[in-house]
Amino acid sequence: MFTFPKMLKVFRDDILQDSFEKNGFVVVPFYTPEEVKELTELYYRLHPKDEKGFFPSTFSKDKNYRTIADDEIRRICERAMNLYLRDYKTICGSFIVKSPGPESAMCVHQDMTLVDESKFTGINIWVPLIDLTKTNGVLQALPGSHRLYPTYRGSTIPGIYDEVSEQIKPHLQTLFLKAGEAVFFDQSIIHYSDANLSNEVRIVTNTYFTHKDASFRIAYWNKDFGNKVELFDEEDSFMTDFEQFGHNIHDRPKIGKSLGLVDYNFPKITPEQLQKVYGREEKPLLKRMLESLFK
Ligand SMILES: O=C(O)CCC(=O)C(=O)O
Repeated sequence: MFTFPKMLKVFRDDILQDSFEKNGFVVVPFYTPEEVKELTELYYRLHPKDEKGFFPSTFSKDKNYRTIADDEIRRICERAMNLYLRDYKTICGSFIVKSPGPESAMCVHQDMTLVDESKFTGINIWVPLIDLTKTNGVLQALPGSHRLYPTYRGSTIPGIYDEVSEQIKPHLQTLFLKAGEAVFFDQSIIHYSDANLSNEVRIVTNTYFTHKDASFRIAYWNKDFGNKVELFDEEDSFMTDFEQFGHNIHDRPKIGKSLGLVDYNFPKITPEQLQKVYGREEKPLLKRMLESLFK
């Protein structure tokens, strides 16, 4: 198994870089009000009629929608990305939409492996186009959880959090972003978002980027592999080319070049470890109650 590398710098500002490395995320102002308006209009112009629940544009079967969303979000993001970042390459822009309803919840998870994490870090810039509240699908993240274990992640690979998903929730930090504010988060951070129970569709843009020299890498497992996972090299266009998101995501990837099997011991977070690293539940719970009083 690989060990965590010293992260290659991508933030221009050292304080942001250090905070990102320590916590696995940072929050910064990102879109102007005009950009928020332009992106909201773009979404309503493009979006397929049948969207329900949790619906990222990368899951859409409509390649035209995926591609236009990707091109336009990248274009509009560029100004703010250049303000904060250096030595990066943008991989994909997408909308992540939560229509009102209980089925729009997203479980506790880490995002799939997309780069070779023995050298590089994959980062999402997640920006809501409306103010977030405790009822409209606010994002929550477990600070520092990107450094609990080096992992290979994919829809068929058991997660490190599988046995403590519910116990993790009181320790999550709730990110009450305003429209146009961004959280930059390491893809391997443990995160969660509850259902959108408001009356309004929650639209987010998510722009995925990494260090300019990073190679694209995904992982796949099935039970015949035992304690090994199969790695695949992918093109940088993987996120828009991959047709399996949201459909046959549990099948072996149909694109990319197999690099063969590598050892993986499927680490697990235990309740004791959670308590040791994040403290007893009472403190985060109190914090959550205070947060909800002021929101
Ligand atoms: O948009 C959200 O609410 C959650 C997004 C998320 O967790 C993801 O895409 O991995």
